Amino acid sequence: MAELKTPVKGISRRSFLKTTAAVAGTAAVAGTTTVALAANDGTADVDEHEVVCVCGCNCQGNCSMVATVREGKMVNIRSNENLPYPSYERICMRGFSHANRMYDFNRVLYPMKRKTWSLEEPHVENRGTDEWERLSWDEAIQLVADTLTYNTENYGVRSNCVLVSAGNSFAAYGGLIAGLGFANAFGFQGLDVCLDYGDLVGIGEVTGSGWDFNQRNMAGDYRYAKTILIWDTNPPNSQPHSWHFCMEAKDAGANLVVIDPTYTIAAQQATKWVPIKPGTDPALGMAMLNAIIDNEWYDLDFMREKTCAPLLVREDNGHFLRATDFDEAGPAELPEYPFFGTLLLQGVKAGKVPTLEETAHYVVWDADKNAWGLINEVANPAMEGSFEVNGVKVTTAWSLFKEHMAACTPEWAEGITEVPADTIVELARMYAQDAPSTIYAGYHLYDNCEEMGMTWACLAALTGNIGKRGASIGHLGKSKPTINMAGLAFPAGLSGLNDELPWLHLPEVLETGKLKGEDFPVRLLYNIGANPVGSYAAQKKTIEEVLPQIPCIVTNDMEFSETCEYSDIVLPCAHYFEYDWIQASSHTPFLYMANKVADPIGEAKEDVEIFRAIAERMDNEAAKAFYAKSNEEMMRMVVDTEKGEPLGINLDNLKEKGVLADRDENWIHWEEQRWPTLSGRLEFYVENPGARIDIGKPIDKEFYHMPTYHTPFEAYDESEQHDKYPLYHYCERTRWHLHTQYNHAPVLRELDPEPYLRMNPVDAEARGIVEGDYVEAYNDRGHCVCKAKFDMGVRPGMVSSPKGWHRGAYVAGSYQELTCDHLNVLHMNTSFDDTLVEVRKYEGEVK
Ligand SMILES: Nc1nc2c(c(=O)[nH]1)N[C@H]1C(S)=C(S)[C@@H](COP(=O)(O)OP(=O)(O)OC[C@H]3O[C@@H](n4cnc5c(=O)[nH]c(N)nc54)[C@H](O)[C@@H]3O)O[C@H]1N2
Ligand SMILES: Nc1nc2c(c(=O)[nH]1)N[C@H]1C(S)=C(S)[C@@H](COP(=O)(O)OP(=O)(O)OC[C@H]3O[C@@H](n4cnc5c(=O)[nH]c(N)nc54)[C@H](O)[C@@H]3O)O[C@H]1N2
Ligand SMILES: [Mo]
Repeated sequence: MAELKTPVKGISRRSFLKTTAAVAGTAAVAGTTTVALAANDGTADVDEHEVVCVCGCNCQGNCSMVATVREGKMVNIRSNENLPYPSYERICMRGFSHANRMYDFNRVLYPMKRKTWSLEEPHVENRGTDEWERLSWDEAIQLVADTLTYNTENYGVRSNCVLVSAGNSFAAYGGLIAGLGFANAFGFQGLDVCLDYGDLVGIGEVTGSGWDFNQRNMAGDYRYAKTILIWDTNPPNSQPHSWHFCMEAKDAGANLVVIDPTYTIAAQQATKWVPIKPGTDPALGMAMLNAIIDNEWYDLDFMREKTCAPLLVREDNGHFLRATDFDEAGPAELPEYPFFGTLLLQGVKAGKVPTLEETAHYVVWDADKNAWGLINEVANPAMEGSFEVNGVKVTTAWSLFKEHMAACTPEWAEGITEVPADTIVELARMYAQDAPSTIYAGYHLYDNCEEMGMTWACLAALTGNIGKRGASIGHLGKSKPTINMAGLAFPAGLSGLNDELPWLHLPEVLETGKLKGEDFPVRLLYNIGANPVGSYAAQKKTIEEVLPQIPCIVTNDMEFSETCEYSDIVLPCAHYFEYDWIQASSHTPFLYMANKVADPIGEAKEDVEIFRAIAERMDNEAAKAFYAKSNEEMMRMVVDTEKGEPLGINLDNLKEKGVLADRDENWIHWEEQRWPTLSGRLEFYVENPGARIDIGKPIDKEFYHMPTYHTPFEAYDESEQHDKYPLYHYCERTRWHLHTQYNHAPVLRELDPEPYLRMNPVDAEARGIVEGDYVEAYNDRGHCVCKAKFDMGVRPGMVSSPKGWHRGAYVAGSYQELTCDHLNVLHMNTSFDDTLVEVRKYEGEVK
């Protein structure tokens, strides 16, 4: 083993600032920001060519770009103007900085091992301070394979846990999908990220879409909306590529409403800004439902035909009445929503819409005959009322819903949300009457996120603002119409697939050694495209309590992330411009060939090659057989499908054209007006609510049938912590970061040199803080020290941190030490913004 001369030691605050200073120097001399981007001086014989490539980052933009390669290095990048639909041409600030990022000083160049780590004596106490040793690939792969094998033999295959997170997340070959396939090829335990799924659970319950992303119409369709509610999100920063579609709608006269406590860039460009008390949005949505009911702004025809409104709910078990209930065996057992605990299954199993025949057994009350009948046979089902069918007492879902929402008046919501009651009524009217309407949803990172999503879906269900031109809700997503993702995601098939283990539940599993009552040792954490130390909540706890209980941590990353710092073995993966792969996400109507731009730097290898090498060293025939396929064969398996063929989609064509359209540019989701619920209808009444993932913890089913307001976990005025920590802390995406990536691209750091805490001058003055002071934000979970930045756009009582800065950039601590890691047993999503802090002037030394 060779010693590494300058082992990567993570980034110090000084090295951050140095990057910026160096760049500023260059700029002064050369008049441009980086040397890498310098123009060709015209020297003859310089090899320069262009490559069509794709951005692999998780802002969901999927920007097709053209890279200029000179002498084997990327020197410039621009947007690709050759797209099947020109309205999707785009690039952002981070996109322009790719050449910086690829040759970042923080790239991992070689396989490395922490010096005092061994399988026998892991010395976890030295994580973060140990020295690094350089390994050959051969040594590194053998070490990982030996550890996985040892754990499998002694603790069971599931003691090897694999965390696949947001790095290169929309790859259809490569990146994230490679990681999922790796876990499943061997039957390792997948960890669930718990990151942005909360509201999706609620939307998934009503629409049947499961809890994965994929509900909204294609972005081009926003242009046709007459009302757009930008709710809990700031797309000009987080999805700049989609924002122009909203602006087009506004220019055509639409209401563009932003609901956000912060006066964001989106709010500044909107026709109406609705500032709201943080964490309370579900109450606003419920009061809008109440106003829609009260003013009869709902669409009764749509509800009769397309929703569960006329279905009869049994008083005894809360389920819909089916004719089959009267069979000898009685009512069948129902699956729990949202149906599938495994993310892997969402894309494969969710989305199956039942036929009319398959749903023929639902019972309704025939209003003409005053008798019960079958749903497909009754022309005029009663929408309201209670009845008795063969001795079973039932009430229509619509009656139950109306009754349930009756208490959620605009006045009630005003008391909670601080949005005036007449504004709430006007919002409801706009949404229902200035239609078609689109809800461009954010993630509502509070404990009540699931009822937020459910409320959004109920608004659509009552007004028919879904499955139509200009009308949709929720998020764009992952599922693509033609490709075969299952081929790569399930190398070993579906049998034996385990539910994922939620990251937020991991601390309890480690402490008790049990999962769902069974022994469950966790021996290894393998991070693939994941930076749980940097990006997951309660960072101090992660570092000090969670990771030390795991004897081996392996991380594949291209840059030395904060998680690399706390790993035992770090494997350098190639940047997504350094190998051929396929990009696919339903944020755009395209499939992309992500062509290799340049050779990997150092000894980096693409993830699939790393997994293939591991598989070769392990005793698992199925995995070996899978990885015996060449990369090209894997790509063909994904792209060359029966569904793709009529559209001319196959790998050869994709390679030739670079980008292929796989649907209409203004594609409408659920245009057939049937949904993948059990009834095929929008079920605003949820029969059998269940936890997102079964971890053996019961949920209160009664509570979750219909949207019911509950407060955030911590961030509300009456909470226990509020006296001590009166400021609401939330995070915001900025243009200069993508999660914890792009931290040291010099061109970005010149524009955004160091982390800060944004606060309203009112809160600062009350604490004797003046602009430019360094401040400490703190709570029981941790602290962070950085510059204070005054901003009138931040709601008094709130403070905000830009998301994504590494620990090293702070004077002390990190914003991620502050964030709430409470486990909600229904949605299991991290309530990052459900966080209270106090802030004081920092009196220590700032280095
Ligand atoms: N540049 C950049 N773009 C990204 C990312 C990135 O890291 N950087 N990440 C990508 C990913 S994975 C995701 S999930 C998305 C997230 O996309 P967004 O959700 O748009 O991102 P945030 O900046 O977190 O926006 C949250 C907004 O919610 C507001 N907010 C906070 N609390 C409340 C509340 O209680 N009610 C309401 N109504 N609003 C509230 C904040 O003021 C802020 O404007 O962004 C994607 N795009
Ligand atoms: N406080 C706070 N924290 C948050 C949020 C918030 O709103 N507030 N939002 C959360 C959300 S919604 C999200 S999605 C997460 C994201 O959290 P993570 O998924 O952990 O995202 P990153 O921090 O970008 O870490 C991904 C790592 O993968 C690496 N990577 C990129 N491409 C590849 C690849 O192809 N292969 C491999 N092996 N590695 C690759 C990157 O270099 C990076 O180090 O952040 C969450 N954290
Ligand atoms: Mo996310």
